[in-house]
Amino acid sequence: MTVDSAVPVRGIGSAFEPVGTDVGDRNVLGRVVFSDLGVQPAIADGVPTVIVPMGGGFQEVFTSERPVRTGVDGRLVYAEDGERLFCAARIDRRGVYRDTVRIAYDSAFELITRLGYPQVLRMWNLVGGIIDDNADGLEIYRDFCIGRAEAFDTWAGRVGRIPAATGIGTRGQDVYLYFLAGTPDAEPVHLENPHQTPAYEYPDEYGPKSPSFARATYVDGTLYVSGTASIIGDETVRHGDVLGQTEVTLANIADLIGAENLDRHGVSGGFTLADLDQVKVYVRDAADIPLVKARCEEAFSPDADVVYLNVDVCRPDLLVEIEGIVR
Ligand code: 3EB
Repeated sequence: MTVDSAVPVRGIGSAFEPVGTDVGDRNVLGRVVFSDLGVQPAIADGVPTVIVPMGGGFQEVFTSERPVRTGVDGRLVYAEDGERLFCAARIDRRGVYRDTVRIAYDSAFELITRLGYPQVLRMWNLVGGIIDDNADGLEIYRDFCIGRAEAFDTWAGRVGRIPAATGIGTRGQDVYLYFLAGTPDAEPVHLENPHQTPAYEYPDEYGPKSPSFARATYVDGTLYVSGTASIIGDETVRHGDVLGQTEVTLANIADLIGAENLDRHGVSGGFTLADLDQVKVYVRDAADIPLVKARCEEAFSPDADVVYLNVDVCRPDLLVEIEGIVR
C-alpha cells in the first residue's frame, strides 16, 4: 500500500493509504475511511471525511494539485478546487428509501449545479442491507434504484450524463453516497461494455427502475471502472461458482478497457488488467477471499493497490464485484 498519491496534471488524484495517514501539505478533496462503524460525513482536519462500515482498515483519499475549499450544505459535505469537486452524504436507515434517496441526489445535484460542477464523473453508492427487504417487502437495492433514477430523470440536461458508479453492500445499515464532479468543460466519456446490457436498460425483472450507471467513465486521462460483476447481457452467469464469477468479471473489465472498446467510444489507447490501480474487490463470502485473491494477484500488477472487502453484492446470486482506476 502506497502513501504517495498519483496526481495527474489535471483532475483528481487518488490513493489508498493506512487509516489516519496525515493530510500533510496535500490538497485533499475527500477522504473515505473503510472501517467497522460508519459515521455521518463531516469535515475533519479540514477534509470532507466519510467513515463507512465495510471493514478494510484503509482510507481512500482524493487529492488535487490546487488549493481546495471545503463546505457543508445541509447533510452534504464537499470540497472543490475550481475544476473538480468531491461530495458525500449519508442517508440514515429507514423503512423505505426511495423518497430520501431521491431527495439526497436532488440536493447533491442542486449543490453541484449551483457551484458550477454539473459534470458527474464517478459515484459510489454503499447500501446497507442491499439485498434485504425494505418495509414494503421490496429489496433495498431496488428501492434505492427508484429514488436514484427519479433524481437523474429530474436533472437530465442540467447535470451531465449518468457516469461510472459502484452499488454495493456494507456491513452496517444506512446508505453512503460519495461522488466526483467537474466543471462544464470536463467532457467525460461514458463507456459501455458490448457484452453487457447497459444497466440503465436492464429489464424490469431486476426492479421497477433500472440502475443508473455507466460501465466506465474516461476523464482527465483517467478511466474510472465501475463495479463490475459476473453479468453477461443482463444475466448473472456462473451461479455458485466464485472462481468462475471472478473469471467472467475480470474478462468483462478486460473487454471494457481494451483498445477495441475504447476506440468504439472515441478514446485512444487501450489498457489491460495489469494497468488497473486502486482496485476494490468486493467478496460476498469471507471464506472465498483467499481463492478470489489468488486469481486477482495473477491478473493485477504487483504494484497496484488492491483491497478485498467482505460485503454483499447487489444481486443475491453475485459472489464478487470488482472496480478500479486506470491512469
Ligand atoms: C451490475 O453490473 C452489478 O447500482 O450503482 C455495479 C456497479 C452494480 C454499479 C449501481 C451496480 C451499480 O449490475 C451491480
